[in-house]
Amino acid sequence: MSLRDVLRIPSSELTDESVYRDRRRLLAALAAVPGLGLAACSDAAPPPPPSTVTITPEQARAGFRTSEELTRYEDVTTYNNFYEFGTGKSDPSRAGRTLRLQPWSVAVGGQCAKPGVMSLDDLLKGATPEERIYRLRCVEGWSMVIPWRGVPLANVLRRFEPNSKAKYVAFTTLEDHKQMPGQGYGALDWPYREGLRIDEAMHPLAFLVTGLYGKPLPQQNGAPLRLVVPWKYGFKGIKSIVAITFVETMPFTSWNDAQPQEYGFFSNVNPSVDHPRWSQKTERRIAGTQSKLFAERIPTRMFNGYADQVAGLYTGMNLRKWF
Ligand SMILES: Nc1nc2c(c(=O)[nH]1)N[C@H]1C(S)=C(S)[C@@H](COP(=O)(O)O)O[C@H]1N2
Ligand SMILES: [Mo]
Repeated sequence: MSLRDVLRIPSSELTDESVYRDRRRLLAALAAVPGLGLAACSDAAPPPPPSTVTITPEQARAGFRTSEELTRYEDVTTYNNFYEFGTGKSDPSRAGRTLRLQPWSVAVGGQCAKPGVMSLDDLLKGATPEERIYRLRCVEGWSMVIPWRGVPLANVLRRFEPNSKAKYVAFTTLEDHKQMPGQGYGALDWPYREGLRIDEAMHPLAFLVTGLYGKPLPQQNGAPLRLVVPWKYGFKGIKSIVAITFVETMPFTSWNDAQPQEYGFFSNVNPSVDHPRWSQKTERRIAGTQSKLFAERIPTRMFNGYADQVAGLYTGMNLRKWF
């Protein structure tokens, strides 16, 4: 039973801003009703991942690059979503300069044997940088092809020796209202947070990014450290990370918290599950010299074209329910 069913209000009304503002109070009130525990709602824990997911190194490598036309550097770095610097696409490239990149430290903790707070250099030491050319599909319906530089997330996470209670990994962006003026506005519950199931985090395609086009990552793209999960909508790729936490239960994620009917925890790219307010069947591909607003629309592919690599993570899962 979904929250909407419980409340018997049409989804059209649930998209109203004021309803979202009242959402926390609503949930608290519902939790207090005897016999109506939140486990009855769609917030209940999803099924655990299938236990035997294996892909061959060749399969994995096939996902590391694509021969599709690249998005130009100037477009990758001037058409951004980074609400900490404003909600307009060109805001982050102008306002992002106020973000100080040094010193930068990352706290890794939670369900693991070797937690710690360390500099970015220490976090990444021992991991060899690689280039990955990935498609990036924003939930808004546009996409890019970007040559990232970074390290596989799994290589970094393993060093902290997550234990058997580490079922999910939570990520947190810096919160500093001086450096990130957009945090003065209540667009999201700051700091921006994201999360992955542990098997998703350990997948060879999940990538911690420190650069693009062979250059250091610019602020607007999430410097000095951001996540890229190419088979999921772009908002899962949290920017300017300051904390990585191994947790036992599904973590808080910002867009899911803001609009749960519109943004699920998993948010795998899926052309057959529409956003409540628009279709996800096609995307505006921003590549080469195509105009950003009138770029050609191309079909969106299941898991953003990475089904060979990642479909096994979701065997037996209802991807409409766990969107
Ligand atoms: N902290 C933070 N991370 C974020 C966002 C944001 O607003 N804040 N926007 C997300 C969205 S919606 C997308 S599509 C990608 C965009 O990444 P890009 O600007 O490097 O293309 O970043 C994601 N990561
Ligand atoms: Mo996005």
